[in-house]
Amino acid sequence: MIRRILIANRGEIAVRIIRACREMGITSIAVYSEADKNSLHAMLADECICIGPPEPSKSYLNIPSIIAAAEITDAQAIHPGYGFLSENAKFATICRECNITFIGPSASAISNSGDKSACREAVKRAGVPTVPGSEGLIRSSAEAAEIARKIGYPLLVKASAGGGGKGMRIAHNEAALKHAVTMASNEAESAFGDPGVYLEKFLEKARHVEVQILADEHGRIVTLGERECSIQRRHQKLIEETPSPALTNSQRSKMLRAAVRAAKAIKYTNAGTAEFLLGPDGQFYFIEFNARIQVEHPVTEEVTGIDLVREQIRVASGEPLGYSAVKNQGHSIEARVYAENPEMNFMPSPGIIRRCHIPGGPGIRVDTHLFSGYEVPRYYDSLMAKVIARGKDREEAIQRLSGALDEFITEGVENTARLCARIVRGDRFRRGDLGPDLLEEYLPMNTKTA
Ligand code: MV4
Repeated sequence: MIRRILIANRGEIAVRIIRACREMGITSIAVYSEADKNSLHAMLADECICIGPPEPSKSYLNIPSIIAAAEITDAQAIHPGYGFLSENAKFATICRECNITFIGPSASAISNSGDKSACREAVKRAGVPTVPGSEGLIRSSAEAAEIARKIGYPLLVKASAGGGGKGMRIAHNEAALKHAVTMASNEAESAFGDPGVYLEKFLEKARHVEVQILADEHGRIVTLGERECSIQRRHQKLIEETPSPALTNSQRSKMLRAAVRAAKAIKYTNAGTAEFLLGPDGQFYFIEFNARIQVEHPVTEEVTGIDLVREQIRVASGEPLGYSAVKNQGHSIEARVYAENPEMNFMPSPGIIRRCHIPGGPGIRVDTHLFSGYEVPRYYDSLMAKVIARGKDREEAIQRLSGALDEFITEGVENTARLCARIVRGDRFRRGDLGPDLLEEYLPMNTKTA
């Protein structure tokens, strides 16, 4: 069993992993950049070590620094959290070569999911519905135009090395398509060092529903229900919930089985998420597989009673999952509180939090690294907290969440809590009508996006 874990991350997820370690009697080791010297994760961990300057490329993304920190502190395993090095196959390989357990999937499973086009083909071959589109990468604008003539517009050009919406371009006609292919390919080359792009029909009214899975190293795969994440702005999720108000029980069981087939197709182990688009007609289509613990994992924990970070550590230690089915109970909704000003086009609002108030009460969980006096650094993602409500039903979860969001105070730093409160109290959210256009109704005129 693992006794010492180095956490290669920061912020609320680093704190979340420290807590899992503490419950399991594992020594937690934090790494921090110079900008995070006074951060909560560095304070709460059993041990901590500085890994470099504030810039992510020099600290949390710096593989030699992190491996050196693990060697110096005698860590047996590294938990990467989300973002940063979490889906970096090279990092997973280096960990293995240094005899450090990477708490996540194998390097090859990371590669299999990270190549979005190859993943889509592998999952399609396994009999899971995918969005109509190209077969593998497209080799030229002419080939793209030919596919477009068969499946029609609008189309999305997606970077194969992208994911989470990065490197995505929409095209409504042939002229726009040629331009989109060139632009997306160039963007992908400079952002990911890989120019590969593929095509999908753009499903304009689809909702984003994803399935959480856990897979052990002995061939067992368990599904833990779905999460609906349709309320997003520029691929930044604002509100997530489980169960999805859009799924019938029969659609749900089909989607959960599809997620297991997808995981098998890419030989996946550890915690992972299959992402689907759900059409207004109830049809669903696999789009990509996320090889990490996700920001929104707590809603799944709240309705299943399973600690996903603990399960990640157990699975990475080679332990079998001790169950084959999970019972989901009640409803859970998460709102993300970012240090951003919704009135100013979500401009980041870093700085010192002079005073803060973190909500609580029955059915409320807050995953955060905030405290009064903390300075939100300008170098990283602006997520400050996740407010997670649980209720016996959706109504109760909405009621608890909206009250908790009203309570959230960060003096000195703007936040997105009020915006989320208005959304969850709104008629459309209450009806469960979470189309991709919902958010627009709540944004000030100057921040509406096309
Ligand atoms: C799409 C799509 C429409 N059509 N793919 C969302 C997450 C990222 N992994 C890719 N995403 C999308 N892929 C096709 N073929 C729309 C989205 C999308 C989205 C979908 C539902 C609700 C909100 C969304 C926000 C951004 C992008």
